[in-house]
Amino acid sequence: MTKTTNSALCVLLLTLAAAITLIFGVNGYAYEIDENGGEYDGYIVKFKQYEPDLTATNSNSDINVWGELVPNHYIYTLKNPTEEYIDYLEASGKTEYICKNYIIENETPEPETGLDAFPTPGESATLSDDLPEPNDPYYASRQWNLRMASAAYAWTTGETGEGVRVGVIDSGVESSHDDLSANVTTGYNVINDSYDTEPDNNRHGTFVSGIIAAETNNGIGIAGCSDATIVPIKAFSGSRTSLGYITRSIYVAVDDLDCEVLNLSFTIAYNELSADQTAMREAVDYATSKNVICVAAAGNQDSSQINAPACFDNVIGVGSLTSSGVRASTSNYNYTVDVTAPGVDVFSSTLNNSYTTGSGTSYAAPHVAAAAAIAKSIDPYITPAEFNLVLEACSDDLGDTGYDVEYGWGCLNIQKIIDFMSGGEFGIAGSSVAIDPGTPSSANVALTLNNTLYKDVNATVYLAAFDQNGALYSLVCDETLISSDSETILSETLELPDGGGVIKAYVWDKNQRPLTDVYDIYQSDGAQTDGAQTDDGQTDDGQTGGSQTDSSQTDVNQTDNGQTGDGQTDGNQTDDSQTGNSQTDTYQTDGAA
Ligand SMILES: [Ca+2]
Ligand SMILES: [Ca+2]
Ligand SMILES: [Ca+2]
Repeated sequence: MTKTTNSALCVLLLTLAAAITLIFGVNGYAYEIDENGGEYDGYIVKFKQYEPDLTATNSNSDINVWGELVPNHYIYTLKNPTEEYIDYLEASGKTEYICKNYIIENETPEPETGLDAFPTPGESATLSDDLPEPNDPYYASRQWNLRMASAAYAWTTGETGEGVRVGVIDSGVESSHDDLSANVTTGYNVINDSYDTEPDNNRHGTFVSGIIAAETNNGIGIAGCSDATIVPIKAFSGSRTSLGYITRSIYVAVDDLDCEVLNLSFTIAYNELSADQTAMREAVDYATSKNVICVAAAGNQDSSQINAPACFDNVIGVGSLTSSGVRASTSNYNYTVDVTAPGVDVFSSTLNNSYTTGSGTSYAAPHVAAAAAIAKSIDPYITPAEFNLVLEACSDDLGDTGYDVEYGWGCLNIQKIIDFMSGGEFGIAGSSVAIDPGTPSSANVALTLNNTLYKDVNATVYLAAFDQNGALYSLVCDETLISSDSETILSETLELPDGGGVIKAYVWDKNQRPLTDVYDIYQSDGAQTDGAQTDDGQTDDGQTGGSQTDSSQTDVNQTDNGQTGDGQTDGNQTDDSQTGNSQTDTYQTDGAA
């Protein structure tokens, strides 16, 4: 391309920009249209490392203008790039991705109907869940959705998700609303880089937030599905945003706002444009890697259209139900639907301290986000994949038997989730240790692992021996599938330091997050390692040797270190030989010897 042509192109672009700006009026930049009809506003570029020379803003021109999007992850916006510059970047080997910064348009919300114009409740109000009713005045007449999801069980059990931080990436939230103020905290505005997430100039974010965590039993308005903390992240101006703002919102939510759950009530078609959604997909993957549960709307096209972010791995996609428990006529049906929740004529908070009705998968998703907050409050370490398994186990099947694309695993049931998660156990049920004396000695450790909480879980179990000074002496590691329907026994041998030591077990998930507390298996003191206990005394049931006198045992810390009785009772510690009561519930006596 010659210089002359370039200049002509610039003039053309600037003219076009001026024309389109009249239409959209945002930042003076044009939204361009790609070959598939998608609108985009420049590019998102992620570098492999910090590239100050490349990303310095070109202040002398309106072309190749860089902006910081998520600088600590080396992600930038690039506006008005020349084709040559994009080619140059792609060839440089320095970028992880370059994708178009597509515009995202939320579903146009229904006009506010005002208190006098509420639709009649109809049969929806007759839904009953036999749970105590809170005193919020619209609960009985309007909130069929909470009864369908058995949400009131949260308040009767106290498992309300209180304090769990749910990021609402949306249009902002009216935090002064009487039914929201108690549960809304400071968030962030990624559009203008401020903490000012108001006004919600659309009402979408305020409506979503009321479903998640309107204040329950305060005698005002509506009840919420949870008592979580809403963290508003304003990414939408009116009903529009961009992939860049969403990408930025997700990183900010995870890195700066400590969100544990994200509600993503927006969609963008995932088909021909898929290659260019890398920025949002990587952001969601990042959130997932930090154990943040992402919940997204499946979309309202009444079709099998696949939408992002619901289609991304580990995102919980949510379809919409009517009060009769059938798929909403607009709710998309495809593999991205993991679960369904109420989403037609849902009643929630809106602007000006008021309430209204709304419909769409945008309003089904927040029911599930609230359930995720409750799950997080019961088990802070639950992973997005595990939460998906909980939904599979606990949802009320609808449509064809088992999973189907219209209903996913079925209708969200918060009561079942709470019962399932509170009643189960996941972790180490017990342990046994056999010591082979020597210098150093070795310990044969058998751990009994149980899992009644989730489906089968892949875990990494570490056994670590520390010396008397607390220094790591030996370590073994084993990856295992912890079955949900039978006990798993894990056996390992590790070396023990001369002079005694401590053995601890650690159970981590595949992301190296702990699944259980650190488990104390064994502790010896040096006094018992000096050979006073002969080989004979070390045989399996042979703790009977008189060599273990009372006094030698009593100085060991014999308290129960959280080790459940079961694993400790395999007969090693017979009554007679070990006269001290202190011997009865731990291992820490003879094993050392
Ligand atoms: Ca209320
Ligand atoms: Ca999914
Ligand atoms: Ca089904």
